[in-house]
Amino acid sequence: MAMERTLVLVKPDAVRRGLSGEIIARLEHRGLVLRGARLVQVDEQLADAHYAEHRGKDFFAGLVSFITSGPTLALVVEGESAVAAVRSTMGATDPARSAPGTIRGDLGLSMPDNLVHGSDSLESAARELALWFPELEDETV
Ligand code: IDP
Ligand code: MG
Repeated sequence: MAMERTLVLVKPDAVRRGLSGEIIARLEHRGLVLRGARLVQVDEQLADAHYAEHRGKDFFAGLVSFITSGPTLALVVEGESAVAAVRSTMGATDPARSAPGTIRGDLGLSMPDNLVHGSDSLESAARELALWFPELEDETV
């Protein structure tokens, strides 16, 4: 077990629906701690960089248009095994197939508007945190 930092995004659908507090509460109740927060109007450049691994896929244009459709709440989340803990708290990518008890399984039913993003590995977390919170780059966990 190791202390980790990961990036969580409360996506525009969740901010629009007033679910930011609910999502933060679920993470905090799990024992995860907020180390940074910022409301960001994502532009195409940040959307493209963040979702670089999905360039060329059929849903990419829709994904970029969704993530730039309104403010996104970006969070630095810290805790023991935070990467995996966030991912299991979020649930599977497709909310229609996410388990009840998870954020996506309880609060959503469609894609790409699946409420949250969580980095999928420590390497992704480092890359994504540098994109969204460049001022934290020199800090160690
Ligand atoms: P993840 O967010 O669970 O890591 P990824 O496969 O990395 O899932 O996909 C990134 C995001 O792209 C998803 O969270 C969702 O918003 C969107 N997405 C993924 N697959 C599809 C799809 O088949 N149709 C529409 N949107 C999708
Ligand atoms: Mg992903």
